[in-house]
Amino acid sequence: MKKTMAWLTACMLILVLAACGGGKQSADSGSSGESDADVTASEELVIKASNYEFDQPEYHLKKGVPVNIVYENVNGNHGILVPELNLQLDTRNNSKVITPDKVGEFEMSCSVFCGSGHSSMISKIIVEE
Ligand SMILES: [Cu+2]
Repeated sequence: MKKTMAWLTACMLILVLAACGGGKQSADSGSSGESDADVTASEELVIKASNYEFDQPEYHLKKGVPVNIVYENVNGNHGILVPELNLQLDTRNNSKVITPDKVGEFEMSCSVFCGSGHSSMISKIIVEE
C-alpha cells in the first residue's frame, strides 16, 4: 500500500512539472522586449483605455527595468498593442512583465477593432536610459 502511494505521488509530481513546463509560452518569442513570468517586476504601469482614447498620450519606462504592464478597460472593448516591445494585452489577458532592452519611442495602438474611433487610439511608450 505504501508503495502505491509513493508511486502515485511521483506521478502527480511529474504531471505538475509537465503542466508548468508546457502551456503558457504562447506566441512570444524572438522579439526584443524580454518577457517572462519568472521575472519579478518592482514597477507597475497601468494603461487604461476607453472610447476612444488611452488615459495618457505617452507612458514612460526605464530601459532594463522589469515592469508589470497592466491593462485596464474603462469602457468599450479595447486592448493595447506595441509590436516593438512584444506587448499585446486586452481584457482577457491583461498583464505582462516586460523588460525594455532598447531606448526609443514605440507606438502603441488599440489591438481590438472597437469602432469609429479605433484608428485614433494611438499613444506612445517611451523607453529612457
Ligand atoms: Cu479600441
